[in-house]
Amino acid sequence: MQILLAHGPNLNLLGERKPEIYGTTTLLDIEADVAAAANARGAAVLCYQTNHEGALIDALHHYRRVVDGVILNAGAWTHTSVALRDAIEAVQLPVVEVHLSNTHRREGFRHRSLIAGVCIGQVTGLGRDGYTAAANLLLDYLEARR
Ligand code: CA2
Repeated sequence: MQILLAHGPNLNLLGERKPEIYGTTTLLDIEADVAAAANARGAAVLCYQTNHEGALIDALHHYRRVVDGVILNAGAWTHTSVALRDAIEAVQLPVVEVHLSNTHRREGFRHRSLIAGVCIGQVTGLGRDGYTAAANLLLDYLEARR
């Protein structure tokens, strides 16, 4: 089993600014957490981050034949991108949507996710731990489907 951990815009800067919202964890820490959780269950993790919307869509197209499922923090594109929603639907991979912060406790424009309806579930507001939860949820889902 192989899963993709994908991050959208500005998340490469995690740990550098806004610790009151996103904590002090870096993207490398999160990638290591997910790899450890998945490896413990015999699964491998591929990691990807981009600040370019089309590149994320290209990556989903590419990885659709490589991985069994995706953990995705699409950052701000969560709230804006019909193209990303269409791509998730098109690739027919199970995707778990993750957010570090509780988007529902923040500005109104973060309350709506355009991708939630094409993901198998959403983990929001649990910080770094949300990713380990997402990895286990995705692997549970994939194992149950086998
Ligand atoms: O809570 C999350 O994980 C978000 O996906 C983060 C996005 C935001 O647009 C979503 O509404 C919720 C923003 C990521 C910005 O990352 C930064 C990292 C370091 C410093 C500043 C921003």
